[in-house]
Amino acid sequence: MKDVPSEVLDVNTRGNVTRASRASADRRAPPTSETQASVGPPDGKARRFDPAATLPEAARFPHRLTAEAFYMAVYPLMFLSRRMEERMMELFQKGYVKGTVTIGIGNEAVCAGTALPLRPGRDVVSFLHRSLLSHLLFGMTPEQLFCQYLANADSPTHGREGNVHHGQAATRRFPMISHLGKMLSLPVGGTWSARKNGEDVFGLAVIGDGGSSTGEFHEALNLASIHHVPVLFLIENNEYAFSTPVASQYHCRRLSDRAAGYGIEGETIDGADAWAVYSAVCGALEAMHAAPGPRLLECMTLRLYGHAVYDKGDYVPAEKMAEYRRRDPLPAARRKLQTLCGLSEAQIATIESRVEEEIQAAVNAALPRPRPDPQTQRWTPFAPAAPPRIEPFCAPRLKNGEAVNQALAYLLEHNPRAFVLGMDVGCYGSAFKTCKGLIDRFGPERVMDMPICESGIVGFALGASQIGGRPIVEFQFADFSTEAATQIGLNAGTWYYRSGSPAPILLRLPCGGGLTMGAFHSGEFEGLWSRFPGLKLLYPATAQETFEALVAGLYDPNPCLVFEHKQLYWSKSGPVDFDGDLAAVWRPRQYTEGTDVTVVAFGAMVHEALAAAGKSAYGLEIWNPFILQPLDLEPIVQSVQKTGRLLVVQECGATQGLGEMLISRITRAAFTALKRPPQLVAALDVPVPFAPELENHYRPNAEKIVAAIEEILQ
Ligand SMILES: Cc1ncc(C[n+]2csc(CCOP(=O)(O)OP(=O)(O)O)c2C)c(N)n1
Ligand SMILES: [Mg+2]
Repeated sequence: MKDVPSEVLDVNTRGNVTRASRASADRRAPPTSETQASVGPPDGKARRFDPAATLPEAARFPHRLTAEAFYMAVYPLMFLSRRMEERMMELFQKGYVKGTVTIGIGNEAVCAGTALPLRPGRDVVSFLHRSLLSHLLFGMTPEQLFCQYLANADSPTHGREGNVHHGQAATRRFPMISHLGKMLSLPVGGTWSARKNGEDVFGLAVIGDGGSSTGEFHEALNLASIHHVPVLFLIENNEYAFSTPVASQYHCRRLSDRAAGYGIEGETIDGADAWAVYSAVCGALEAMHAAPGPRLLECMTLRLYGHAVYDKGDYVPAEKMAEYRRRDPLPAARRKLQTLCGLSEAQIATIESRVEEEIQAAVNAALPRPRPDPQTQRWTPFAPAAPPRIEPFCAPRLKNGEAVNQALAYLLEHNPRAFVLGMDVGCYGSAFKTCKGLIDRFGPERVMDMPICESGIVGFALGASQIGGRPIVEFQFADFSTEAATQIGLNAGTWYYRSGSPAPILLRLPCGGGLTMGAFHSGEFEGLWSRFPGLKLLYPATAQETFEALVAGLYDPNPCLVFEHKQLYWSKSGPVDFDGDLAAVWRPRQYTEGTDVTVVAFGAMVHEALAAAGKSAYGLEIWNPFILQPLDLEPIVQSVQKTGRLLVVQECGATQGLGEMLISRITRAAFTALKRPPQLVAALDVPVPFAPELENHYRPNAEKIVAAIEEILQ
């Protein structure tokens, strides 16, 4: 037998973890929430095999293993991954594992070569659905993985997610969502944020040949390239996306050829050769260390099964499958143990049987774990907020748009990790000038002009928020937030629920009509975004509320969307007197007192309601819920109990907004007090029309509100 590091042999041939110092990243992670706490038996006695802890320090960047040491280190892990996935499939067939199992069998060399040199807990990664081994190399234990697939109470997501949808944001292993491509921009933002903090780290973003067709693939690579973020974009090209062969996926010769389009280096290698992958990844890391910027590495890998456990993969031609079997990376690595490392068959068999024992122990430990108990679940998508008391702010009179500008300046001044990003927010000061002068005061690193890629921007912001950044994203118009529907609604919105880590990002949406801008520049979208759990929505109407909404949104640990009505930017002004009590911001606002009708409105409609109050003979009590999600309607319900009448006013069409929902909820709570059926004043149910005559007819206004009040009080 050749001379190999004794610690490797100790671990791999006897199956014992001999170096406690190399604890896994997961266990080193600060337990920031219940989800972050590592999975462990209540009595602490059950065995916890920690494969990452078996790895020699010399495997990780900036070191490089010799080929012998590399194979000694990774073969047992490749074998572990292979056998674990076979057990997963078995558990699926027996009904223990729900959902599905996407199988990484055939892809182990890519995972081994890629995840090995990176540094768990330090480098920022997002793995894919064939990355089981990468998770093991980043500190997950087999037991945790089995728990995740079994979706039991002790799984990393506590059964809130299943199968491949897991990770640990606190240790920078971002939890994936299904939507292919959407994870790619997160390591870009995360790595950028860590490096802004002075950390010398890399990012890894993994995608398949199919996923490389998504728009976010382009957005993420472009963003990383523009901002010189050292993220390794790794394409696992297994020649199929489910059943779709690459010929139907792209028309270039190699996917790595696309690198030229981003002004970066790209390379295609044999992904079945673990050593080739490791060497290429080490080389890429060294190059990115010397000259920060992204790189594209395409690994020609293979899929030895169908897309997932239910798919026979019979669309793969028999000759191709035979070729895949010949290229199978596991037997190839096993042969290296003999030819390169000089291990005997008996020694390899000993390693393998130890691994089998560990798998059996992990299955035995995971299977009897309790099922999630609905009674003890955390049934909220929101991270708990503890709003601090912050420095007060006062201004005698500000226009609403100026209040935005002052709030942003305040936030940038008081939060060194806060930064503004969006289109034309820099020198131009943003489309509505709400960012005017910020770049001069805080510099281009904190007031960042971004390319036109709303989805990538939100993904970037979400990634940055996980590594200390406090992003403030400006959409040029609220209408363009639909470009980022998945990132906002499904990634950021579900982040805390899935991962247990907060997702503090502030999104600013200049919205609303009245400016003759038509259907693509006049929408509000509070109705749309209220349909996604986990998002907080704030809709101010006055300068004071505008300042408070932005400040409260930044200090909240959840994704917060602030709707800024564009028409009010210049047309409304008022004093701002913020006493620093953030907790007090999160409440509905009352503008007038009256005993005849309770009027509920938000944004520009508050001012229409106030104008209506001046024209109406009746006493209107005007309220703005202000926080449109999560709703606190109690004070408004009390008002309706007093007036016995309810009118809700919304700027958008009846089917698009929150009005019907507000009426439903308030009615249910104040049913017996109601003297008349509640009414809704809404726009017509069409896209916002362009010509002023049409838009005026379409939009609610004071006259329509007065008429509705007359009707209610008849
Ligand atoms: C945006 C999006 N559309 C559709 C799907 C459904 N889907 C899941 S995996 C998959 C194929 C992915 O192929 P590829 O990116 O090549 O990765 P592979 O499965 O081959 O590893 C599809 C279409 C998805 N997850 N995301
Ligand atoms: Mg594929």
